[in-house]
Amino acid sequence: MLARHSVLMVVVFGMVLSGLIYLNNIQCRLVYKQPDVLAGRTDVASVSPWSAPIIWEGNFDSALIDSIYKQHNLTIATTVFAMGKYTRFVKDFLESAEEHYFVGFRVHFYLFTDQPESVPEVKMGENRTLTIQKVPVLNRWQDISMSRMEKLEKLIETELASKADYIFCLDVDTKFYGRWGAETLGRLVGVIHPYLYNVPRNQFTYERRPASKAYIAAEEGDYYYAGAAFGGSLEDVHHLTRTCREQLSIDAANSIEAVWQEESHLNKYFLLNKPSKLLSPEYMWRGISEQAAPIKIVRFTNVPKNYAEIRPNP
Ligand code: 48C
Repeated sequence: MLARHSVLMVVVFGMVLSGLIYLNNIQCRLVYKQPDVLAGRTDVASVSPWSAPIIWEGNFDSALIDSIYKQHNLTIATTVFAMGKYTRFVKDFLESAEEHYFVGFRVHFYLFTDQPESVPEVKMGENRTLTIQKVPVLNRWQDISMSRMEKLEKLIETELASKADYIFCLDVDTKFYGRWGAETLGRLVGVIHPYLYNVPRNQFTYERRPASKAYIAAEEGDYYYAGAAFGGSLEDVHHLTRTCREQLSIDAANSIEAVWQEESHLNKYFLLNKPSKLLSPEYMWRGISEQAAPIKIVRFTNVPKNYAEIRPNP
């Protein structure tokens, strides 16, 4: 009698256990297309010469990427600056980000502005917050643009250390039209410029005067990176912003301003410190109605505007 009882117990226990394993397997199942070793996009390069991936539509599976990164409970800090008349871009930037930018992830936006009172009310989704920091306006747009490096350096030091895993620093005169998600996360991330992805490097608009710290010779360079978007781990972006801030101030002391301000210094930095991941121009495109063969999806664009009207100086 006792023996039969024990056998029954063992059988029942076994059934429960295998049921749990079965259930667990079901929960862990993730069905997606089998990776192909031999096929992939052939019209674009998907890897840099230093083996960093270049992210293009068709080269990643967004559901798979999300399932990997969601497990890590990440926070992505994202900064924008809106000074002077650029406050008019904040609403579209934030609203379109709510629709397309790291949807389902914890995102903390930091907005630097001289007019906190004119920041519109934007309904933020769950786990998404906006912090506004008041900063004094500068007279020249070039100074506004360049001063971002120092502000970012300080923000990382004073605010972000234990509050975020990654940071992206974006222009505000922009709008999202398609997914920008966890496929963009990496240690050090640069975006290939939408107008210079297919020209020889001697035609890149690098700083060409040796007197500037941003100088790059005609026969040097990898890609031309956009100053409108960069990011990565806090540590790497801190090093980037600190270095660019230092190089900018050496240039200022020598009365030289690089041809594209902090974008020129960013390009010098990326030449010496290779990004671990590159984003294709899908991630900073010319405009929503602009077309080019390799661009299968427009994710993020510059917003058309009249620079003469919107900038504080020529
Ligand atoms: O917030 C301003 N106000 C200005 O008057 C000039 C620049 N800026 C910030 O700097 C914005 O965040 C801009 O996005 C960024 C510099 N980038 C540009 O103006 C262009 N996309 C060229």
